Amino acid sequence: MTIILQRIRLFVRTADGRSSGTDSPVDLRFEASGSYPGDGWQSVSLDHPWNDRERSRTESYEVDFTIGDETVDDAPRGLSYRDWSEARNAQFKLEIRGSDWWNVDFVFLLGDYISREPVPNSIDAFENTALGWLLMARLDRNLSLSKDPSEGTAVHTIQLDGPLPTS
Ligand SMILES: [Ca+2]
Repeated sequence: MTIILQRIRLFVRTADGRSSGTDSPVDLRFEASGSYPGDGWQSVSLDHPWNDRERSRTESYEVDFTIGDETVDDAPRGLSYRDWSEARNAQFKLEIRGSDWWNVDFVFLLGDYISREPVPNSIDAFENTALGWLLMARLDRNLSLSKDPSEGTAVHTIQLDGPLPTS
C-alpha cells in the first residue's frame, strides 16, 4: 500500500492577548518524499496578502504537495508514505523566523489523502482511493513561538494525533 498526501490545510488561531499577534514570518517545514521536488527538509512560507496572525484571528493555509513534475510509477502526485504508520509519523513543523512573540490558541491540521493498492491478481495495476480530508492533528492548548528562547520555542513539531487510519 502507498499513502499519498496531496495537500494540507492548517487552521491556526492567534490568542486574544494584547501582544499575541506576530509580524515574524512563519514557515511550515516538512520532509519531501514522492513526487515533491527536492530532497530532505523543505520550507514553505505561511503568508497571505494581508497582515497575517493578528490577535484573535484564525488563519487558514493550504499547502499543495502535488506541484512536482516528477512521477513515481504513475502514482498520483504528492508526499508518499509506505503505509499509515509511516504517514502518521511524518513530521510537520511550524518555524517562526523572528523574535516577535506569537501566542497561538489552537492548531488544526487536515490532509487530503489517497491510498493506492495493487489490484489483486494483477502485475502492475493499481487502484487509487481518494479518502478526502482527514483530521491529522489538533492542538487545543496554548503555544508560544519565538526565536527568543525566553519567549517560546522557535520550532514546534505538530504531533499527528488526529484519528488517521491505522491500516
Ligand atoms: Ca502577510
